[in-house]
Amino acid sequence: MGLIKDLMANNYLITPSAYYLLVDGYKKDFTLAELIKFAKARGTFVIDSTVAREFLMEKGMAPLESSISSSTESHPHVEEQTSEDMASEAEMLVETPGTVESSAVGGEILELTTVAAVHSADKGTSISTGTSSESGGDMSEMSSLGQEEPNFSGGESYISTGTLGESPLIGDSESETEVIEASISEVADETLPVEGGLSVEEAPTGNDNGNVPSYVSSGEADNGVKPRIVYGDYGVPIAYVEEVPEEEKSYSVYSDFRISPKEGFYYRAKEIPEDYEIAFDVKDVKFTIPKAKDARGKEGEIIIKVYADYFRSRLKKMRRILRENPEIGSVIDIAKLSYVRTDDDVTIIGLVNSKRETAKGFMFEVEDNTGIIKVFINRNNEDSKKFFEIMPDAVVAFRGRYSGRGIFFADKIYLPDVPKFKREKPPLEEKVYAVLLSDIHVGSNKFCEKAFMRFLEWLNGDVNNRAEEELVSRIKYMIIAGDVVDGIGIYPGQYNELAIPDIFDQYEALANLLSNVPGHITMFIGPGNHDAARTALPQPGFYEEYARPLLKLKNAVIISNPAVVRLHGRDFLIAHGRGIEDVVSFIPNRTHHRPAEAMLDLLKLRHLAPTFGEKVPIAPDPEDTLVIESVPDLFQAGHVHVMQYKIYNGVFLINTGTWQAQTEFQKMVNIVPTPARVPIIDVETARLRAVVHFDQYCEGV
Ligand code: D5M
Ligand code: FE
Ligand code: ZN
Repeated sequence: MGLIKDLMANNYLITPSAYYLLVDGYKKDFTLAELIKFAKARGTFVIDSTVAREFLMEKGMAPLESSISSSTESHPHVEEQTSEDMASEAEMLVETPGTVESSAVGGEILELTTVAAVHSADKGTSISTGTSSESGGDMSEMSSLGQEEPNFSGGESYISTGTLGESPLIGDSESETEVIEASISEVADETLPVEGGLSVEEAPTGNDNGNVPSYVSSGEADNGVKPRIVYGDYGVPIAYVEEVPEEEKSYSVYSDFRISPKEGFYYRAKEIPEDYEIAFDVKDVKFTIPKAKDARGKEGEIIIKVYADYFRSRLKKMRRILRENPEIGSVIDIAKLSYVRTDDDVTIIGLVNSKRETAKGFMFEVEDNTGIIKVFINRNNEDSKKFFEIMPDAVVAFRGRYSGRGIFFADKIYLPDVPKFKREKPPLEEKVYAVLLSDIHVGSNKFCEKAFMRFLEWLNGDVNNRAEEELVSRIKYMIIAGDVVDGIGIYPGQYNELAIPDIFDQYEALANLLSNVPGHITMFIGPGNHDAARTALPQPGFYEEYARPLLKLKNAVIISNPAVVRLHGRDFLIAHGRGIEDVVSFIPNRTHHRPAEAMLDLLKLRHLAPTFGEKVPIAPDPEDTLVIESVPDLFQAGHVHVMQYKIYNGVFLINTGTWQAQTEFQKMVNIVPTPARVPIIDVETARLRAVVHFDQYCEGV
């Protein structure tokens, strides 16, 4: 087996650059056991080039190291250079506001035009500005326009523009969905530098495929580190290596970063009356916890009851949503199917326990409160395509006939979905904007601190032109959808990538930064999976003990994950977005790199994490608070670190990306983030007004 496989068999990961450093010497100059022992002593599960180099140094193989590193490591350097060039190009990019006339055509107007980039001599941020000109029913893909932009290499492409109005209309087969899509980042597979590194793994590097050596052997002390015998939990002696003295900590908690609004800068937003309401917060939901009937009630029974209640709640909420669809006629309980005539058309609503493809079509097992039934739909039926969109444990409706022999033959499938048309909301007196962020990851050594600081300066009026001035002046709200800090021990080897290795310090650092957000901007801040919060969804908030500095910020409102924030009467559904992971696993053609599509799948299923027991941990609360009960005007998520947006039936879906450059872990799993881009939302239309780029200040992009 090769080095990568051997390491993976032992739950260790290796970065491509470290792989190249080590591969030649593997099994010749050092054993797997030695390498793992070294990594273990360093407390890491990820062998990166620093670890590899230090290991080689310890083994006295330093000359080898320098020659290897100059030949192989030069590659990433070149790429970094390229992306720096790219950044400075991007710095020149300023997009002027487009056709500003608003789409007063009435009805269901989809507003979104991002104007093509124009180069200007201005320094600083680049903005893509969106205005409206598009009417419903047409579908345009901004991504195709994006390809007309210069295509930068270096793993990350700067593609953000395109004018919907200019694009050819493709609305035909897709018109049913009225999708306007704008893929901000076309992260092409071939731009992932890791691929090469990983594929090398396939090449045999050794000729024995023997056992993976045990790495707990304690005898090998020839690497200069003095082992000391300690005894493990079971009295077995284990090698204990003194901790390598910590390198000098270079982190700052940003307490010295203090800025205030630029003198004379005019904030229109200060004069606009605040109008927000937390329309939904998990903290406000009163759960009734089921109790055992008497002292003899066994624990297991309570657990079963809890799960049953959870799914009952989901079913009830979903039935209500599905029944709003006028196409769905009378609904019948599964248990009552045997009473209906075999030629009667009836509808059932149930949780999809499982599904599979058969020779002639698709078979589902569907459950409601009264029973379980098999549902079959023929492949020739148009609706059978929905098979692929239905995630396990989602609730859907089937219309068809009962055969009388245990199988329901469906000819229609209804996803809960959202109505095609949205009710118009009264216009606002004047423009007011909200900035949407997520995944700041303060504390990570990949946190784009310079970019974030520049963003804060920008909010304080340090703008480059009139267009930016108008934006900043009217920003009244900021929403942060989780992963506000990097946390501790979230993934193997994370410790090595922390600039602030303490969770208290991380929140303090974040609060120091956010204290520079002008006081008239209200910040809504919710947790994600990196935060000090309950891991299972829903997440009611942050653990106060850790996140205290954040809670103390005067203009911050802590929200749960998920939550609905109502801004001037517009509902913003905010979720961190872990459900996207399950969509990517279960729905064909979905990827982390196009998260808005996955968000749309969730919206159509009207649930933020439909599948139980897979990647996303879900708490079986007596009430299912992850159901998207009312149709939002805007749905924001983060988590996957890629910015993308889309419009569907009047709902604006946006994944707000991140402020963290690619981590070693993400390199291993091929995730290419799009950091430091700030979408600005026009609250009145709940649509994109502009995207402001700060990625040129983000190192490692
Ligand atoms: O998630 C950042 C990105 O990393 C997001 O796309 C999910 C992905 N991710 C997180 N954990 C894993 C594991 N264990 N395997 C594969 N992909 C993962 P964040 O929540 O910021 O870490
Ligand atoms: Fe994140
Ligand atoms: Zn996350």
